[in-house]
Amino acid sequence: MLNQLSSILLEALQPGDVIGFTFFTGYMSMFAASVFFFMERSQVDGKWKTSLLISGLITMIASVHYFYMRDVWLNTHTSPTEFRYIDWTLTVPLMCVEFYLLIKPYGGKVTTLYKLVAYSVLMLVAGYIGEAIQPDRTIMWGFISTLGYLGVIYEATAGDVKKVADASANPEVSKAVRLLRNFAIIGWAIYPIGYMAMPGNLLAGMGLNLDLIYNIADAVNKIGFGLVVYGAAMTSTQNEAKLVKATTVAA
Ligand SMILES: *C/C=C(C)/C=C/C=C(C)/C=C/C1=C(C)CCCC1(C)C
Repeated sequence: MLNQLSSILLEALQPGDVIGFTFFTGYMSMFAASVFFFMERSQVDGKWKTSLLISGLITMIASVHYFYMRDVWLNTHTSPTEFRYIDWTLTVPLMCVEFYLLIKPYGGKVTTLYKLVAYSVLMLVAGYIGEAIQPDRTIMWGFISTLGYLGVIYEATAGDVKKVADASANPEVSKAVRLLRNFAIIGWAIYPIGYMAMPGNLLAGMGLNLDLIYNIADAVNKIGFGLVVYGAAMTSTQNEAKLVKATTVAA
């Protein structure tokens, strides 16, 4: 009786619902990644701890949103656009913070962070309007959104982020900035493909699904960003430990 009732109230995940599967794997993989980043904080040098905390917060915020998005998908089989954009509005600025934390010890300025956040807010607000408010103007809003996206790429490729990272004496920092930038150029470029699959946009009718593409992109980018920062933190911590050991032996 209770079982019957719950299967009427709550849709179950059906075989072959590939998009539904990715809502579950996204939820669980980002949950696991959060536990990993939070636990590994104790393994890295003090100055890296905030970066690892942010990595964990990014995947945790996303994981909680995926918990809700799963339900929306199962019950309605429509895009959970609102949860999606609330998630991005919180996590994308935190990804900008990751860039900032890397360059801060080497003279990175907080105005650089503000610029990155402003560009990403433009990208997300325009994207939301094009998806949820004026879907008849999806191409125009996608274009405006892309300007914000290009602003982030510019800062990381040629602007302040890149300049400070290159001038830093720490090869781990310039490497990490370069890898994060590559995620922004390649990994983030997956999102506009999903967006263009919307009705009336450039790739409509090609059999692509917006949610499937966004779900894959989220897991790749959010866990990937965190792992880049984790890798830089671990290598840098180990290098410094070796240096301390070498100087103690020499003395
Ligand atoms: C964790 C979430 C991330 C990294 C989300 C990134 C989202 C984008 C890079 C979205 C970009 C878009 C465009 C460049 C144009 C079309 C509209 C968007 C919002 C899908």
